[in-house]
Amino acid sequence: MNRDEQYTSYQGMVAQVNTSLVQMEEITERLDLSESQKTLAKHRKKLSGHTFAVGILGEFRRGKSTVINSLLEKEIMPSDILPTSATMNRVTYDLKPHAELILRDGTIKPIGIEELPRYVTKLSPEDEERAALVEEAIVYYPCKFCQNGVDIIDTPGLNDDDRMSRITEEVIPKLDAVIMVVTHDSPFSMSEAEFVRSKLMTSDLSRLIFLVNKIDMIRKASDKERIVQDIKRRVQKSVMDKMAEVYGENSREYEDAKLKVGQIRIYPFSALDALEGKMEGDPELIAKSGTLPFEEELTHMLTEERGALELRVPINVIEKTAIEIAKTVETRRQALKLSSEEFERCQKALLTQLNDIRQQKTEEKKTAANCCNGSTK
Ligand SMILES: Nc1nc2c(ncn2[C@@H]2O[C@H](COP(=O)(O)OP(=O)(O)OP(=O)(O)O)[C@@H](O)[C@H]2O)c(=O)[nH]1
Ligand SMILES: [Mg+2]
Repeated sequence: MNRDEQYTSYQGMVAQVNTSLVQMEEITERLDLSESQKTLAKHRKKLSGHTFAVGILGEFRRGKSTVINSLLEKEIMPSDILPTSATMNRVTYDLKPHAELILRDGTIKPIGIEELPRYVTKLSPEDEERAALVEEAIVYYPCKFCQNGVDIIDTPGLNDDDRMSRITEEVIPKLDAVIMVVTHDSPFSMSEAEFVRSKLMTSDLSRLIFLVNKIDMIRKASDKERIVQDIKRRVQKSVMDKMAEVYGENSREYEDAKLKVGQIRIYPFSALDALEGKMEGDPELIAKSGTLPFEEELTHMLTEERGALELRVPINVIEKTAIEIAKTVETRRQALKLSSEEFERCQKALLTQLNDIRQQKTEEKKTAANCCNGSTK
C-alpha cells in the first residue's frame, strides 16, 4: 500500500469508528447510561477535531517539567528541586507565546508566561492555594512537536494521592500517547510499576515511551547502558507478571503482551543537558543528552504511528462501552425475569388465596343454606 492508499484506508477507518461511536451513543442514551454517553460524545468530538495528546507522567521530581522545557528549548514550565507542579499544564501550538488559566469555576484568565510559577506550583502555601483554583493552564508556544494539533501535557507527580486519582481518572483516558519519566536512582519503583501495570493498560504499551532521566549523573558509560537494560527488564517482568495473573500464561493475551513487551521503547536521557545544549547551541551537549534518538522516536510516533494511536483510544472506549451495554442489558433482563417470576409467584399465591376464599364462601353458603333449610323444616 502506498501512502495515498494508506491515508484513504485510514480515513475509512476513522469514518467507521465515528459511526460506531454514534451508534453506541444512541444505545447508551436509550439505556440511560449518561456517563458513557458523555464519554462517547467526547471521543467523537476529539476524533473530528484531530488533536493528539501526549502526557508526561512520572513521580515527583523525576524531571517531567524539564523534559517539556527541553522540547520547548526554553525554561517555560516551572521546575524546582522541591515538588513543584500542582496543575495540569497543556502546551499547544501558537506562533505568539502566551498563556491562559482555565479556572475551576469555568472562567478563563489570560496571564503572561512569566507568571506561570504563581499559578501552577505548590512551592509556597500561597502558590498552592492559587493553584487549587486552576483546572488547567494552557501554554501557547511555537513548539515544533506541537504542530498539526499535538498537545503536550505536563502533570503533577504521581505520588500526590489527591491529584493522582484525578490524573488517572480524568487525564489518562484522554491521552493518545504517554512519556513516562523515571530516574536511574529509583529504577522503576513499586508505585511506578503498579501504575504502568494497572493504569496504562498492558495492551497500550505501544503508546508509551520510557525516559530514564538524569542520566548525566552517572559517570561511566557502561553503567548508563546497564541501568537502562535493568529498568527495561523490570518493566517487562512487572507487565508479564500482571498478564499471567489476569489472563494466565497460556492465554492469547499473554502471548500478545510478550511480543509487545519485547519492543518497549526506553531511552537514557538528560533533560537538563538537552535543555542547556539547545539554549546554548551546544551540539556536543545535545548529542550527549540522548535527546536525538528520543526525539526521532517521538516524531515517528507523532507522524507515522499517529493514525493508529489516535484510533486506539476511541476503539478501547467502544469496546469498554459494549461490555457495559451487554452487562446492563443482561442485568435488566434478569430483573425482568425476576419480576415475572415474582409476578407468577404472587399470582399463584393470589389464586390459592382466591380459591381458599371461594371455598370458604361456598362452605359458608352451604352452611347458611343448611341453616335456612333447617329453620324452614
Ligand atoms: N541532573 C539532572 N537534574 C535534572 C534533570 N532533569 C531535571 N532535573 C532536576 O530535577 C529537579 C526536578 O525537576 P522537575 O522538572 O521540576 O521535575 P518534575 O518531575 O516536573 O517534578 P514535579 O512537578 O514536582 O512532579 C529539578 O531540580 C531539575 O533541575 C536531568 O536530566 N539531570
Ligand atoms: Mg513538574
